[in-house]
Amino acid sequence: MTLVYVALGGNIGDRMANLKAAIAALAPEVTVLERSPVYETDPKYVTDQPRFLNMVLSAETDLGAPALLVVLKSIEKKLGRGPGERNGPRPIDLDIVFFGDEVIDLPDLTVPHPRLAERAFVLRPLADIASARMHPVTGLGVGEMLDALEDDGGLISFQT
Ligand code: PH2
Ligand code: MG
Ligand code: MG
Repeated sequence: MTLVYVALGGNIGDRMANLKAAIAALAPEVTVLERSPVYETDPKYVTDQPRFLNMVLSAETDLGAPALLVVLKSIEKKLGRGPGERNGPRPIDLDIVFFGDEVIDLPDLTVPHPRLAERAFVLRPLADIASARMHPVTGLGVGEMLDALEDDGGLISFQT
């Protein structure tokens, strides 16, 4: 079993329903342990698009990281995600943030997530459930990475 952290986000359609449907679809391969609160966040990189809902969950799985990625991509597709513009609008995005303490550098999978340290929309909910967890490469804690951010991501708590 590996302890994994998955970041969820979406800004198209019924955003809350999409988060819930994605979480429900993780079983049975992935067992959810903890869910962060949900935040509404400013769109980052491509700013001219609707605001996102973002959250993070911890989970256990017997899958390897590439097989977990296949499961996540199939859930995205099932919930209506097409190819689409990079960083553009999507019904749901499921990203592997941490996979145990593994450091993975494959053509289509980099873990820990390569842009984690610049993303309040991931670090804030991650800190809510795993503030002391350490980045296996930089040695920085999640809370430390969050404190170091200049851009607060315009986060507001979203009533669920
Ligand atoms: N995802 C992106 C790009 N920008 N901005 C917010 N607020 N939330 C996201 O989940 C997000 C984003 C690429 O995956
Ligand atoms: Mg993403
Ligand atoms: Mg993604």
